[in-house]
Amino acid sequence: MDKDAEKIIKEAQEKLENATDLESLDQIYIELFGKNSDLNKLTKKISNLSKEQRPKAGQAINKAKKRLEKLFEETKSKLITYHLSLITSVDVSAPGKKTEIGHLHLVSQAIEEIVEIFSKLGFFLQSYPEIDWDWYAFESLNMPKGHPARDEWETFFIKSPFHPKLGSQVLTPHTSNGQVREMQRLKKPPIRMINIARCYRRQIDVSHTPMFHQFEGLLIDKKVSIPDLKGTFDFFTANFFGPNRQTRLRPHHFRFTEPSFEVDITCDICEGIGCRMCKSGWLELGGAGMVHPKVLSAGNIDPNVYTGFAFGWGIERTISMKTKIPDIRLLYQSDIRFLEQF
Ligand code: FA5
Repeated sequence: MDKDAEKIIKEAQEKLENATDLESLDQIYIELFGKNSDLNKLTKKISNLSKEQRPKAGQAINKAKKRLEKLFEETKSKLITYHLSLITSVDVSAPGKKTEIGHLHLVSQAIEEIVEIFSKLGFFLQSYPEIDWDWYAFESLNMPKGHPARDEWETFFIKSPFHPKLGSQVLTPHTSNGQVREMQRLKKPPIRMINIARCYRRQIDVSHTPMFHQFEGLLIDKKVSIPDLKGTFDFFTANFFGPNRQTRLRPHHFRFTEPSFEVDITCDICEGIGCRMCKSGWLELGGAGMVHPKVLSAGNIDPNVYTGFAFGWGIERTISMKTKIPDIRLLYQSDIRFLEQF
């Protein structure tokens, strides 16, 4: 027994001397004291010895066990001290670590810039819900239930109690839900609102993301006309893109404006030749038009006295036309190599 115990201690010593980290020490602990350890096997052999031999053998094993425990604890504290010395030692000559300074995401930067440009024309920033009632997102905008104009825009409805007038709640597909809300808030024109919010749709490709941002402009006053709308766009595009970009108004149909347009800008990625993003050399940035009399009435504003224009532009596409981003999905991939370029 004595010889066996000695052998176990010798082998343990070698193992412990070779241990370089606390993780390997955990494994050695199992090997020394676990169920399948040599020490345990030796202990089991005691039952095969004669009554006279057993006490001596037991003592030898106990002694060996204590010795092993001591060796193990010594090795463990040596390793801990060594690792602590690595952590706490300071090399004063080592070059300092530069603190990384972040910056606003490109979309947030654009929002700041857009708000600033429109504030010069007297537009005030408002925020309206991005989960809103059906009535604000559709009905008040002259899109009754079941109307095909809703098809592209009926996105994600929320499980919420049904309101007898306002209907159910939906993730807003556009910022136009803010139009009647702003009329209700101010009660009386003049109204000059810019509403910026997240929007949601069932789309994804180079020029569409399921979540995106729009900025919605609404101006209502006496004698507002299409040249005011065009002048506002010209002011915005000159300030945001610089003086050399061209925009055009293309006739379109929205249920909540009459007449309605879509606003295109010359594509900066292909410089007007046509590419994956724009297809034709022009990229659609938003919709616009003169506020429909039914929408004014929904907001309790007399369409015989007041007129107004409204527009809703996509922020991601507007950014892509300024920074030549060929795929707006890049904006939401959180790739630092992309984001730190702006
Ligand atoms: C609208 O959303 C209308 N509410 C705009 C409007 C407001 C018209 C006020 C009249 C008066 P449209 O579905 O065309 O229109 O979207 C407007 C712009 O939002 C698009 O031109 C595009 O720039 C942006 N957009 C739309 N869907 C997406 C999408 N999935 N990803 C990124 N941008 C999008």
